[in-house]
Amino acid sequence: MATWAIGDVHGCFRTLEALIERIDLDLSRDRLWMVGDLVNRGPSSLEVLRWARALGDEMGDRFQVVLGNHDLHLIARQLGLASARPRDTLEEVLTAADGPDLVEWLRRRPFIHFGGAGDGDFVLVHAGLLPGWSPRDATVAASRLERQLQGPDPECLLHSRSDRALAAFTRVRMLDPEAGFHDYSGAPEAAPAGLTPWFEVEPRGCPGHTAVTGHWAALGTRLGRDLIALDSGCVWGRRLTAVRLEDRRVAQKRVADRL
Ligand SMILES: [Mn+2]
Repeated sequence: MATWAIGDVHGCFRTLEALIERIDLDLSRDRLWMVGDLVNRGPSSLEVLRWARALGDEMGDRFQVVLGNHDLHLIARQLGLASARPRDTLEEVLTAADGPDLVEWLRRRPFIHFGGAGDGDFVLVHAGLLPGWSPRDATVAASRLERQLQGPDPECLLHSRSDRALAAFTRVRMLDPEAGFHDYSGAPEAAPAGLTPWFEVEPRGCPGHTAVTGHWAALGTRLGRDLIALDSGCVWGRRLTAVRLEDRRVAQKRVADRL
């Protein structure tokens, strides 16, 4: 039994198929964790969503997807709570006969997932964690957001950038000296003075757990002591990455989708 984690797919279905084939995923035994941002920017979000829901039906709890900012944007578009952004590639989902069902499936995904693999304890989130969060703090925050997202009035959640927990799960990259969120999205080494990657601000959230994340293409694939970052910029013409959590074996595919 292996536990594979895969980075930000962003609708790059051809590349995803090739990567799944390369890691030789055993659907009857292995676990597969996706860091979120399944959709948008790339060409085949609809196929990725159909694949994900079918795999969830087949693998049950061994398949996990956490929500990213682009997944939330799709939900907001479907609900009429957001308008199109210039680089959106969501029309195919929004006009498909099964689009509403697929987006409802996405809407029921969590913001965080915990699990053990090999000797390690892992926490899966799209972007990051707030400094100082215990595993319980993070779980409580995620549960509140999930209830809100799945409830009758998700509007404030889907419009807001001011909810710190939501921003941590779905958007965080660097924090300023007051632990405020900064929009800088480049490589941490080239960042303006005073900004620190969220995972280097002490005490890091969920101590004792290796964070498995995506969202930060300029950070790229990084395997740190307590961080596995997986956004290797597939939708930017680079690669899609999978890591086997038990032994940190890395598998990658160069993008095969037409971007
Ligand atoms: Mn993202």
